[in-house]
Amino acid sequence: MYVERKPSNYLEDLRNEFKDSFSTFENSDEAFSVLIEFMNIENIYSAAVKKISTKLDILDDNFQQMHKHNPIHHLEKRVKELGSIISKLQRKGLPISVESANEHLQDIAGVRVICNYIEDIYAIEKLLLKQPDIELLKRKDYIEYPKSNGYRSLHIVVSIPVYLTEEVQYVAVEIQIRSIGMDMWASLEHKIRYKNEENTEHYRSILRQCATDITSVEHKMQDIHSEVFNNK
Ligand code: 0O2
Repeated sequence: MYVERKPSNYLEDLRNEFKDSFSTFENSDEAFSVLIEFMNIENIYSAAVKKISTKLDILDDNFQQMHKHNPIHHLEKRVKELGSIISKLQRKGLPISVESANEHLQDIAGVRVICNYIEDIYAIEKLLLKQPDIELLKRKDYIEYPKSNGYRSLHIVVSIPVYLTEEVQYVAVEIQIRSIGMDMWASLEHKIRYKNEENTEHYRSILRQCATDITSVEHKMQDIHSEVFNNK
């Protein structure tokens, strides 16, 4: 099952998001051409997201045939919205251009893989990275080494070729692989952080405890699943 978050192409939103960056350009013509360039690269990142999602879909189906188990619960995919790309470049003090975004941002194309069990996360990573057209660029294992706030997830950034009419482009895709419990935790923590700032401190320790509890429950569920199904 896919959940696809499409970038908003509502022109008024784009104009407002881009407005704050206008001062960095010589004139509005230059700003306009940069805006058009950004809209053009969306297709390439979108193609990369499609390729990775299809690979994951195929792996999930084949895993089911071989092991009678679907490791993937569902997939979420998105291309980062133009406003978020511009804000991230500004935050990092980088030039606002397509070249700069291509060079410095590795999460314009993003796929989130929500797995049923912890072991499924590493199984999916291994199967994906075995494929010869995929190159691993970066790996962060926040499951083995959780963040101090309790955040857990496996992040890999891969490069994948996208075949266009006249060239091949190698595109970076950020893949976050996590369990249902880790995803539930991350969604709530994200909402609290961005929507309810004054209470963030209050909820911080509760969230840390929740992360510990979820980890413990997930390990127990994994053990039951392995005992019942792997030993048969
Ligand atoms: P969004 O809207 O989720 O895409 P970067 O920050 O990308 O320059 P870094 O430091 O390698 O580089 O990033 P990292 O640690 O791999 O994390 C990137 C993404 O992981 C974040 O994207 C979040 O989606 C998720 N993430 C990381 N830490 C946390 C956390 O503590 N809580 C939650 N809920 N999510 C987290 P962005 O950029 O925030 O944006």
